[in-house]
Formats: sequence, structure tokens, C-alpha cells
Amino acid sequence: MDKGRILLSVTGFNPQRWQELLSADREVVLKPDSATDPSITYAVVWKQPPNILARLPNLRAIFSIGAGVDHLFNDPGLPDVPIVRVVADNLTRHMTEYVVWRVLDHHRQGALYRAQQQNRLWQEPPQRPAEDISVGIMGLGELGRAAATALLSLGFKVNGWGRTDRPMEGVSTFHGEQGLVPFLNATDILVVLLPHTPATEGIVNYDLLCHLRRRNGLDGAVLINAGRGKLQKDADILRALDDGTLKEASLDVFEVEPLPGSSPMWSHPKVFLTPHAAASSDPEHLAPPMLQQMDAFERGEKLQYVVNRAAGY
Ligand code: NDP
Ligand code: OXD
Repeated sequence: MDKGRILLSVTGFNPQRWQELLSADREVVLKPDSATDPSITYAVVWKQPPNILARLPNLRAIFSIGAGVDHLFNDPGLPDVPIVRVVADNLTRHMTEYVVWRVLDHHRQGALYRAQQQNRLWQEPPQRPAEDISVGIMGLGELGRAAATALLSLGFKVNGWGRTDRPMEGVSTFHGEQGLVPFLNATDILVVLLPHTPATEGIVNYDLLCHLRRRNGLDGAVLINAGRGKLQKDADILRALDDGTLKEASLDVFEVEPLPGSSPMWSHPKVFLTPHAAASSDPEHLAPPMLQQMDAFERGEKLQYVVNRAAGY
């Protein structure tokens, strides 16, 4: 049997390297020949145009080129076939690096030293040991658990919050609505690694930030969001930074991306920002396992990393 064609539909990314790598094993097209093109069996997507997948009669599965799949659910014509998301060591390591980098920069007072350098000031503030600081990870999934392991190895206390009860050795775990405030009350540095779903939209708001612990050696609570911008209320974060509810924030994601040039975030002295770059999807590492999954699926094996549609992630 001929291998079916792959529809590659990625908005905001250069498709060239993905196309080259996926073409190693299957024909890849950037557009279907028609709305009902029978030759397409898989779609590899990022923010595909609405309804492009709706009527493909032989579509067997959709592969997201990212770990998050919220970009797919904006499509009203999303067909009812399995959706596979990225779970890969390469991506996980990038995210762990980002989280460790940002936690250490806040813990070791990077902003203070940068300001001192600007002013040619030779001063040494007190140093707190990592075990004085509790890092709370909202979203203790693939990425959150890897970050937790790295932070534990550096000596931080780690709390984790998820939708369901998933214990992890060395981590104080909380879950569900009833677990949220106790989790926040025990957290000095909040790391957000949640997916964007209807249940999590806007969850990082002023009220939530007010529950963070502020008695710690950092002289204030810290927010790090590398999950999704729609999880947060940008204006609430600015308010919390300005009134001292938050000491500092590292933000990789924003309600509107790219972040508009007019946003006060760009020049806020307490914000460190990156352009949704915490963990980028590297086609060299991600395309080959997608092809392997397609072959395995056709041999009758189960797809891995299939999204739970009801939960939205
Ligand atoms: P997972 O699906 O493995 O983990 C998601 C975690 O969030 C799980 O712990 C899950 O709980 C928890 N969760 C989901 N919904 C809720 C809820 N309503 N209440 C409480 N907890 C909830 O995802 P990954 O770790 O692989 O990725 C997480 C997110 O990171 C992605 O969805 C994406 O948005 C973002 N991301 C950002 C990148 C960047 O560059 N900025 C790069 C890659 C990903 P449970 O354990 O109970 O299921
Ligand atoms: C992802 C991302 O979801 O890069 O993988 O945001």
C-alpha cells in the first residue's frame, strides 16, 4: 500500500526544514489538492487555517509540532481523529534549562546585580541557600516534572499543582481547586507550565498572585510563566509588580503574541521577557519520531502522546 501524503500546515514557522525531514519517508504537501483530498492521511500542524482539515476523508491523525495543542482547538472544523502532541527529550531539556535559568536568576538576585553594575556599585547582598526557597510548579506534567527534578537536585523545595492527584517523590503535591490556595501559600517562586484550556484561561490573575508567600529570603514573590499567555492577565501582573505583590517576573508568553511594541512589559524594570522561546520545537529532533509513529500506527500499534480532548490537553 502507498504511504499516504502528509499535509504540513504551520503558521508562523518556516516549513522548509520540516518539509525536508518529513519528506524522508512520505510525500509532503503544504496545501491539500482540494478540500476533500483523499491522498492526505496525516496532518502536521501549528495554527492551521480554520476548516482546512474538516473534510479530508482519509485523515487518520493530526500531529502538533508543539507540546501545547490549544492552537488546534481554535479551528471549528477540527476533525475527530487522534491528536498527537510533542513529548520529546530535546524539548523537555530546553524547558528545564529555561526554568532553572530563571529560578536561579531570581534566587541569585540577577536584577539587583545588573542594576549595581550599571551604577558601578560594589556591594554584596546576603545569600540565601536554595533550601530556603520553595518553587511551586503549576502543571506537574512532562515539562513540570522534569523541571522539578532539576530544581530538587539544586536543593530547592518544590511544590507541584495539577488537575489530578499525581504524587512525585521529593515534591509536595496539590491538586484541583481545593489544593490551589494551600499550594500558593507554600510557594515563593511560582513557575507556570500549564496548558491553555477553558479551565486554565486567565488563572494567573491578581487574586491568585495575592496568595503567594512573600515572607521569604527573596523579599517578595516571583512569577515565571512559560506555559501560555492566555493563562495570565497581563494587566494583573503589572498591577502586582507595581504594588509589591510580586517582586519580579520572568515571562516567556503573553496574552497577545508577538507582544505589541506599546506594552509596558517591554520596559518594566521588574520584568525579564523572552519571545515565547523557552523551548522551541526543533524539527531535526521532532520530525523523525513523527514519521516513526505514523509507520507504527499503520502496523497496528497505538499512537503515543495522544491528547485527551475532553480535558483539552
Ligand atoms: P502535560 O500535559 O504533560 O502537563 C500538563 C500539566 O498541567 C499536568 O500536570 C496537568 O495535570 C496540569 N493541568 C492541566 N489542566 C489543569 C487544570 N485545569 N488544573 C490544574 N492542573 C492542570 O503538558 P507539558 O508539560 O508537556 O506542557 C505544558 C505546557 O507547556 C504546554 O501545554 C504548552 O502550553 C507549554 N509549552 C510552552 C513552551 C514554550 O516555549 N513557552 C514550549 C512547550 C510547551 P494532570 O497531571 O493532573 O494531568
Ligand atoms: C509548544 C510551544 O507548545 O512551543 O511546544 O509553545
